[in-house]
Amino acid sequence: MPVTITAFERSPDGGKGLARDTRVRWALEEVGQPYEVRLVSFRAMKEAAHVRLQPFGQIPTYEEGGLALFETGAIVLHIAERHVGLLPFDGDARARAITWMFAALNSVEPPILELTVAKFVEGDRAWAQDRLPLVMERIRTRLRQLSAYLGECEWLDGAFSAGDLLMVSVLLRVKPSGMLDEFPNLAAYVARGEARPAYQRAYAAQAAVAAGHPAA
Ligand code: GTB
Repeated sequence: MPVTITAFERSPDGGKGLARDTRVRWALEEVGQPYEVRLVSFRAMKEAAHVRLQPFGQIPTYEEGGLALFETGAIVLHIAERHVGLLPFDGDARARAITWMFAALNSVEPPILELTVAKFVEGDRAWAQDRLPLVMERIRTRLRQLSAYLGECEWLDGAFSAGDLLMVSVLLRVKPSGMLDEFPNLAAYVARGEARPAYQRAYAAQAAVAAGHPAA
């Protein structure tokens, strides 16, 4: 069944791979599922046709036959459940990998998103400079905890899983701040994720959109 996802026609990051379609592209590449991409403008994203797919007027979305999904975590879980390669077969290990998917999105990403808001949305407020160190400390706390858990392991729980895919994706958003380098094992973990051929293909595909020559 052909798969179509949506992505920014013009990503605000100029192709650095930080928009969430990269996570979906990466999951599809890991399992070897070909996909098409429908690029949407900021205006089209808020129009009825797209809002029917994504009630909040955002990307990414995922369509496969009669099935339409939104929420990146749900999309990655769907891909991981339908294909081999992103979740272990053993029931307990599978449950733990799914736990790490939730941990990435619910425990680690929120303070990282707060930093984006503090810098780019609230940056001109009188209190912004006071708030920034607090937000950064909350990120450091999570990075410290995650670093302690990961230790010298290659991935979070045995083999690479959808949990690692989402955790690496979330950590990539903090990389430009330099905070990741305070935790060498996390920096190495993210580098391992980025080095995966599937990630490289996903990154190249979204970068090609920004460069004006998407493959499909
Ligand atoms: N919870 C939803 C999900 O996980 O799918 C959140 C989806 C979401 O935030 N989508 C963003 C969007 O459509 C794009 S990814 N925004 C447009 C809007 O809300 O009008 C978030 C994102 C955007 C830009 C950058 N960047 O430029 O670096 C990084 C991440």
